[in-house]
Amino acid sequence: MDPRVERFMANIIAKNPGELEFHQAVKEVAESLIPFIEENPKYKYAKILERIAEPERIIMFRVPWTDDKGEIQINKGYRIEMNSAIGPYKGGLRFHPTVNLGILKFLAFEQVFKNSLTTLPIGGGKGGSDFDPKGKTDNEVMKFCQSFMTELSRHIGPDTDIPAGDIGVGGREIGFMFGQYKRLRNEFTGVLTGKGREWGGSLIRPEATGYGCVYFAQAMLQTRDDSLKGKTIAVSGSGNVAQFATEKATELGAKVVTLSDSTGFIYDPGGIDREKLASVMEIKNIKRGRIREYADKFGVEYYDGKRPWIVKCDVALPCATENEINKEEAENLIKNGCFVISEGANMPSTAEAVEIFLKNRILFGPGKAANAGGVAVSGLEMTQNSMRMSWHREEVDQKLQQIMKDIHETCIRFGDEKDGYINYVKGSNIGGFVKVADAMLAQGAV
Ligand code: NDP
Ligand code: 2IT
Repeated sequence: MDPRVERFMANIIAKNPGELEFHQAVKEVAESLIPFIEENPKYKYAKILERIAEPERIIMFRVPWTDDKGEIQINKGYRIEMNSAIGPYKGGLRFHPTVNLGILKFLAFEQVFKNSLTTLPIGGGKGGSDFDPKGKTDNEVMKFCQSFMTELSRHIGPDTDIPAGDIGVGGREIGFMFGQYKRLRNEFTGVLTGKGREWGGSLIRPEATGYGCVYFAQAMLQTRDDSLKGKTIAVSGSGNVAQFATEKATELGAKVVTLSDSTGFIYDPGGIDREKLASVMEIKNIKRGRIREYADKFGVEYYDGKRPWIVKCDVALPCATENEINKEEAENLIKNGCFVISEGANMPSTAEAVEIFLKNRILFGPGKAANAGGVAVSGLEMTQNSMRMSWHREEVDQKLQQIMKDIHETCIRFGDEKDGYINYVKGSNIGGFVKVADAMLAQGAV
C-alpha cells in the first residue's frame, strides 16, 4: 500500500474504530485521491480529504413505538449530515436490522461524491434505523415511521436536509413519514423525495436508480462500440433498484436471467420478460414475499442461500447490498466471460473484487457513478417542488439520461489511464471530489 494512504488510513481507523464498511469506502477514495492531492497541493494544505471524512454532524436518537400486541418496541434512529459544501444534505434512509453507525457513515461518505457527480446542487447525508419492516403489519410500519419522524423532523427541512428511500424504505414509508412531518410542522414542503405522484413526487423517481444503472452500462459499452442488445445479464436483489434495472435492460434488448433476495436466487435462462417482471413486482411490492415464489410459479431453478455470480453472463448488475460480490465470485464472473459490471447497489463489490475487475480491464462502473440516477431524480423532484410544478415522464427521463451521460464523461475525464483504459473508480472519485473540494476551499475552514 502507498505509505501516504497507510498513514491516512491509520488515523481514520483510530478515530472511527470498528466501522469496517466506513474504512473500506474511505480507503478506496483515498487511494484515488492522495496522488491527485499531491499534484494539487491547495487541497492538501486545507486538509480537504481529512475534513471530508469527518461528518459535519451526526444525530442519534431513540425510536419508541407500540406494536399490534400493545408491546413497546425500541429502535435506534440515525441521520448522518456528512457534507453541505455544495447544497443541503441529501440522501436516503435505510430500515434494516443490520443498520449501524459505520454502515450509515460509509453510505453518507459515498453520497457526497455521488451527489457532486450528478451536476446538481446537493450535499451528502444518510440515515435510517435498525428497524426491520419484514413481517410487520402496515399499521406497525406506520407507528414506527411516525415515531422516527417525530424526532427527525427537528433536524431536517427542504433547505437543510432532504431524506429519501433506500433499503426497506419505499413509497409506503415515505408516505407515512411525510404525513407526520406535515402534521408536526403544518407545512407542505419538499422535505422528502420519492413522494407519491399525487402529492409532490416526481415521475420516474421510482424507476430512476435502476434505469440510470442501465444507462451507465450502455454508456460504458459504447466506448467499445458495443451495446446491451443481445447480452445476458445477471441481476442481484429483487427490490426497487433490481426491478427497474431489469425492466430497462429488457427494453434495450438484453436478457436478464437472475434475481435474488437475502435467502437465495432464481435462474431463468429464458429471461425475465415484462410479464414475469410484473409477477416479481406483485410478489415483492404487494405480497412482500420471497423470490423463491417466482421459481415455484414459473418452474425455474431456485438456488437456496446462494448469490447469482455463479451463472454465465456478459453483464452483472449487483442491485442488492454492500459486499455482495467477493473475490471468488469476481474471479468466477470473469472466468465465465462477464466483462461489464454496473453497480446499482452501494459498494456491492469488496475491495478484493474491485481489484480483480480493474486488473482484468473490464468495464467496471462503481456505485457512486452508476447508481447516481436515483438521487439525481430526487434532485429534480426538489426542483419541481420549489417551482410548484411537475414535469412529464419523458422530460424527466431525458434529463436522467443526460445526467448519466455527463457522469460518464466526468469519469472519462478524470479516469483515463496511460494505456487508454478508463478507470471509472479513479474517475468518479476525483470527479466527485473536485467540485466539493473547491466549494470547501471557497467557504474557508468551516
Ligand atoms: P429494496 O429494499 O427495495 O430491495 C433490497 C433488495 O436487496 C431486496 O431484494 C433484499 O432482499 C436484498 N437485500 C437487502 N439486504 C440484503 C442482504 N444483507 N443480503 C442479501 N440481500 C439483501 O432496496 P433498494 O432496491 O432501494 O436498494 C438496493 C441497493 O441499491 C442498496 O445498496 C441501496 O443502498 C442502493 N441504492 C438505492 C437507491 C434507491 O433509489 N432506492 C439509490 C441508489 C442506491 P430481502 O427482501 O430478502 O431483504
Ligand atoms: O443511495 C442513494 O443514492 C439513495 N438511496 C437515494 C438517495 C436520494 O436522496 O434519493
